[in-house]
Amino acid sequence: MQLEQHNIQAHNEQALAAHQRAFAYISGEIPDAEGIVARLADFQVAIPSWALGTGGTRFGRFPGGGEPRNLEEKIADIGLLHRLNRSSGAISLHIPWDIPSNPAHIKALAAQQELRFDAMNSNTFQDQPGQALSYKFGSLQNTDKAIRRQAVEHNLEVIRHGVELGSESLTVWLSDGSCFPGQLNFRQAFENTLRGLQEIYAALPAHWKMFVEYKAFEPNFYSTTVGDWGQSYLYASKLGPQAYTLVDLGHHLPNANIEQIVALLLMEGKLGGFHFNDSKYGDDDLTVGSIKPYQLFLIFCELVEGMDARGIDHATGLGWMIDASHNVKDPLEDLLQSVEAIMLAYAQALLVDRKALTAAQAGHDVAAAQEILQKAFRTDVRALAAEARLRAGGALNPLGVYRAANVRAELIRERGAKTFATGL
Ligand code: PSV
Ligand code: MN
Ligand code: MN
Repeated sequence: MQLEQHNIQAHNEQALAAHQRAFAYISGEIPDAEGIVARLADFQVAIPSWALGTGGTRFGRFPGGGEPRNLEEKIADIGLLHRLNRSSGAISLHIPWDIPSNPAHIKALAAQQELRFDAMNSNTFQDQPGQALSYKFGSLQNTDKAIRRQAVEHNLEVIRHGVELGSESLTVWLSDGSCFPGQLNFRQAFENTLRGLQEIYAALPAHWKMFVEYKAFEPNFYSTTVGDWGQSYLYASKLGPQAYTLVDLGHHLPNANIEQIVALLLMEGKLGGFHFNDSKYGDDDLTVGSIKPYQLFLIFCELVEGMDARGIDHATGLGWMIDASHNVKDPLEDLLQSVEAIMLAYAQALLVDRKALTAAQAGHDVAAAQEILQKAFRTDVRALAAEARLRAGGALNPLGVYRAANVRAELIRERGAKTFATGL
């Protein structure tokens, strides 16, 4: 699929005058528009290889066609997103779905698209064809030593693939847990899992990070062995300095105060990575910012405050990734919307008057504190994000260009109407 620079430029020219008016207006309203634009330009959000195909539910899947059929096409799709928004400059692979048969070739393709390899993801939640032992009752937690061994070996293989590609982190999400009371000895499950993670940790290259992702429930519905940030933090602390907790927005019990979790993990230097999505009930797949944009903003407020307090670089200090996968939308459109929502929440968080907020907090001026946050949240920062894209050679309106260029129709022509991207 060749969406060329001239498509973007032609579209930008049409939209330029209106954009310039909006950008001039916001620049006059806020103290440091230039500073925010620069930060937005630096901020890159990785796209997971499994978000490019139509997701499904256990009840069905309704593929939209033109989905990437292999890793090369996944890289092409993310390259296209990145050309449009200049903010999706990384890809996160999942093994074995994305085993690179020729790593040098894959690396070169990604470099052509200006993409780097973000965290590698292991998969011990599915049985693969030809796999010797089943993960039906868990992987690293399993009571069977041979199954635990198999899961450890798989993670070691994932690290090896990542090393070949130049990735620098491993995300371990385990579906381990139990569905019924009595099924599992919790302590034993934790200890088995810890021992397995320790073996994996020992194989990490010195400059790598390991992210321990937690999830409250699903596919297990009674207990999850890495079920919340406390458990993840326990593992990460016991493992050592290269291990961190990974927060996936959709992996909490309803109404959890995720911003507080983020603040405390950052305080402890144990927040490593972030998976963005949104949810209304118990899912982890809706478009970022589609349901609870205020929560997303509050999370970014804590991220910005906590990273600044610890001197962590916003763009590179943590692993930023989208983790959502859809049943009803064109996945590429959905990803453009998600990246945009992230940029807007980040820009709004950068707008918060920190000095005034600190003073309000010290003086117990609760109403003022709320006003300060909501003033930032209610500022229309879309022109700042658009300006950052424009300066980087991207589109003022990525979704508009995508639609005007009929990208999906062309992908269907190229790849077929009945495609099945490997993934969740
Ligand atoms: C399953 O919930 C999940 O969405 C996790 O969030 C992982 O990050 C992802 O799948 C890939 O393993
Ligand atoms: Mn996730
Ligand atoms: Mn998830």
